[in-house]
Parts: sequence; C-alpha cells; structure tokens
Amino acid sequence: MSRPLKGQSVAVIGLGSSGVAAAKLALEKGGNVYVSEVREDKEACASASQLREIGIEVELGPHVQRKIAEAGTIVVSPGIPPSAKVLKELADNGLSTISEPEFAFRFFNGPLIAVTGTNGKTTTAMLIAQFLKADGQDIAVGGNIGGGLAPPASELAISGNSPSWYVLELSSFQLSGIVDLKPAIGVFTNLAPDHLDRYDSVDSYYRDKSRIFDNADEKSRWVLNGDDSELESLVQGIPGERFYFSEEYADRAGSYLESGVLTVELTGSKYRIAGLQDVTLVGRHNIQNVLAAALTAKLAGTKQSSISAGLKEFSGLPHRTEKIAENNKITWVNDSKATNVTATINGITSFDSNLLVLLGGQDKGEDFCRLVKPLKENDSKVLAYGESGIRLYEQLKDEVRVRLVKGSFEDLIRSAIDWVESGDTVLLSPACPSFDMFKDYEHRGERFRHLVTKFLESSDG
Ligand code: UMA
Repeated sequence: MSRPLKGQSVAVIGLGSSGVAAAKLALEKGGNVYVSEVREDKEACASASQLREIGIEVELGPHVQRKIAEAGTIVVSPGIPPSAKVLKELADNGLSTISEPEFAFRFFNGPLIAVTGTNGKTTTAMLIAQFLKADGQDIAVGGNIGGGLAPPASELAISGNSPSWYVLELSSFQLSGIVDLKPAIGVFTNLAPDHLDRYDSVDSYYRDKSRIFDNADEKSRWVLNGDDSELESLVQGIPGERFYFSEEYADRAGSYLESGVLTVELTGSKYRIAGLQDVTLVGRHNIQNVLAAALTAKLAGTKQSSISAGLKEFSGLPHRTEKIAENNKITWVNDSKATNVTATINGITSFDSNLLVLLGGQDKGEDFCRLVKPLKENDSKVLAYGESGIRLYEQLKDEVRVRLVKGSFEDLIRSAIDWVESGDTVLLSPACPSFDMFKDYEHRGERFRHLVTKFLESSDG
C-alpha cells in the first residue's frame, strides 16, 4: 500500500463523522495524525478511544493552538464555522486549512462527479449513483449525504478502490476549504438563500457555493439548472462545457420534460427515460432532480435502459417528502430535511391542497414571508413552534390560518392531531434547522415518525 504521507504530520479539527474518517485516511496514508475536538462528552470519548487504539493522538477539550499549528496539513470538519476561535487564530497566523473532501480528493483513484446546490443535492447524488450502478459501473458515493445513507468522502478514499466514478455531495461548508478538488462533471441543482446563521450575507454563501468552479478548465463538464436565474449569473465566464436541465424544452436543454416524458437529448440523439407517471418520488422539485441525474448519468456513459431501470427502483429517501403514515384519510409526511424556506416551498408545492404544515425550529434569520403565497395557494393551515415559532406566527398570521404551539415537539404533534381533518395531509417541513430541540434533522424526523406512530396506534386501540 502506498504511504504518500509517510513522516508528515496531519491535524484534524473536529471529531464528528468527517473528522473520524479523515483521521483514519491520514493514518492509512502514513501520516502522524493529531485530532483536536472541544467536546468531552460520551460520544466524543468513544470516538477518541477508537482512534487511539489504532495509533492516532486525540485531545478532547479546548483546542491547543500550538499543537495544531505544527502540522503540515490541517483538515477542518465542515460544521466548524470560520468565525470559530480556533480557525480565526490559525488564519491570523497565516496558516491555511483544507476541508475534509479536499483532503479525501487527494487520494481518489478515479474521476469525480460532484453535486452541489441549495436543495436536492442528496436525492440527485443518490439517483446518479443508482443509475450508474444499474449500468454495472463500480461507484463510490458519499460526502455531505449523512444520515447513514453514505459515508464521508475520506472513507471512500480509505478503501483504496479504483471505482469508475466517485459521486460526492458537497455543501458550501465543504467547498469553502477546497484547493485542488476538481470534478470531471459538476452538478449544480439550484441556488437560493440558506445558512444565514453562518454567513453574513447571501452573497458570501453564494461565493462559497461557486467555489465548485475554482479549478474549472475547458475539459470540465457542468450540469446546470436551466430554470434558475440566480445560478445563471453565478456561472458567467466559467470554463468548460455546459449542459442544462429544464422542466420545459429550451434550445440549450440537455434534459427536459416533453409531453410528460423525461427526455435527455445529447449530440442530436434523444433518450426517453420514463413517463411522469413512472416517477414515484413526490413533488415537482424531484422531477428536476431526476432530470439533473439522468443528464449526468448519460454524460457519464450510462445506457438509457440503465437509467430507466435505476429510476424504477428508486423510491425516495428518508426525511424528504417521505410518507410515513395514512390513517382515517389523513396522510402524514416527514420532510424534516427541509431546513430552509426554499426547501419548504418545494415541500408545500408537492401537494395540491388541504395541508397542515408544521413550521419551526432554530431561527437562522430567513424571511418567512416567502411562504405565504404557496401556503395560500393550497389553502394550508400552519402550526408554528420552536425557537422561530413566534417570528413565524407574526409573519404569517395576517395571511394564513396559523396557531402558535409554545410547548414541546410532542405538544406540537398533539396540536396537529387536534386540528387535522379528514382529507388533510400533515406535512412536517419546518423551514428551519432542528438544533433548538434535536441533534439534527434526522433526529427530528425520527421523533416525528415515532410520535405519529404512537398516537395513531393509541387512537386505533
Ligand atoms: N468542533 C470543534 N471546535 C469548534 C467547533 C466545533 O472541535 O470550534 C467540533 C464539534 O464539536 C463537532 C465537530 O467539530 O464534533 C464538527 O463536526 P461536524 O458538524 O462537521 O459533523 P460531521 O459529523 O463531521 O458531519 C459533517 C456534515 N455536517 C455539517 O456540515 C454540519 C454532515 O452533513 C456530513 O454528512 C458529514 O460531515 C460527512 O461529510 C450533514 C449536514 O447537515 C448531513 N450538512 C449541512 C446540510 O446539508 O445542510 C451542511
């Protein structure tokens, strides 16, 4: 096994899933690895002992700046904002850091398909992987995906495989720390404001997103949302070949809907992938995700029949407009992954009418007024809860039927049960992160599933 980091020191900041994977990769490549993590809880201690057993030095508690600064390479976990004391001090001393996928990329043995965008990244990345696998290609898929669905980028590099393609989902946090990372095919699903708790402006968020283009050259191929005007201004002057997906046929489109058929058109040939009725994923936004993924898979050499077969087998992902229960003509849908306003608009517009939408969570300062139009269009009722509950209530109360729930998440579900009527769909699509009450959006979605199941069972009995 090659040990390109032999004798070199690598510091990893943060001991979440990406920190653990980066540390293991650095060790496998021969590095002297040091990990620093502020948490000292049970989970951090367990991860620390696991790494110490294989010969990695781990320090929990306040970061020891001097120790980190000594390393030749400093890998930063995506959840650590640039404003964190540890990163500010390194920057003040002129020391540069890299993100975890950048580190992983240095050890990849094959071409990269990188997927970014504000919403739909995970579904698009998983669809691409599914289409390529259905074609018999050897795929390594991971990155920002999380939720146990796929590993961090570094874990894909540890295995030492040489897949036909790496498929990585990349967040703005991860893109902000790239140097050499260069996709052979880059996919940009869409662009809208997000993460305003971490960024001081929408522009600075867009700037990090646009770093996917940093190493673009004439050979780069870009799959872009042709219906997204925000994105259009971001890609001006980017080198490489551009391919667009669009809901309607447009001159430049590489994939589009034609009389209800998802169609890919490349170098004059048309590939009819599937009829809309064959797509089991809920919502218009998912049609865009399928169009993006089909176009990407075709560019990666996949046969039309493999894309069609892969699509048939893909029934959606947890926490993304996921139907979890149906009882007394009431449907319960878990869209906990909707952590920003645009994602929630996508969730709401996936349904035609009679919605009871559960909105709330950590307040990251987004304008909730954008929700009024889609909520009114399908005559929705709203329950507002959590840290952002009062602000949501104030911004929506003059336009839609909204009630404020001041208690726990369990109180929220009880209020939903009290207010819901036969024929309604209850949609947890919170428009906010979960961190005011939960570990992450998956934890929130699982709790929703658990409470709904519990209450429905007890009402049946
Ligand atoms: N920490 C320090 N010092 C500090 C601040 C934090 O040591 O000053 C520690 C924290 O205590 C924590 C670690 O640093 O232990 C940071 O971990 P992390 O938040 O980066 O978590 P990971 O488990 O490594 O997960 C990350 C991504 N999380 C975030 O970007 C917040 C996961 O994306 C991703 O799946 C995983 O890497 C593997 O690539 C999740 C996510 O929510 C799904 N992403 C956001 C999104 O999709 O909107 C961006």
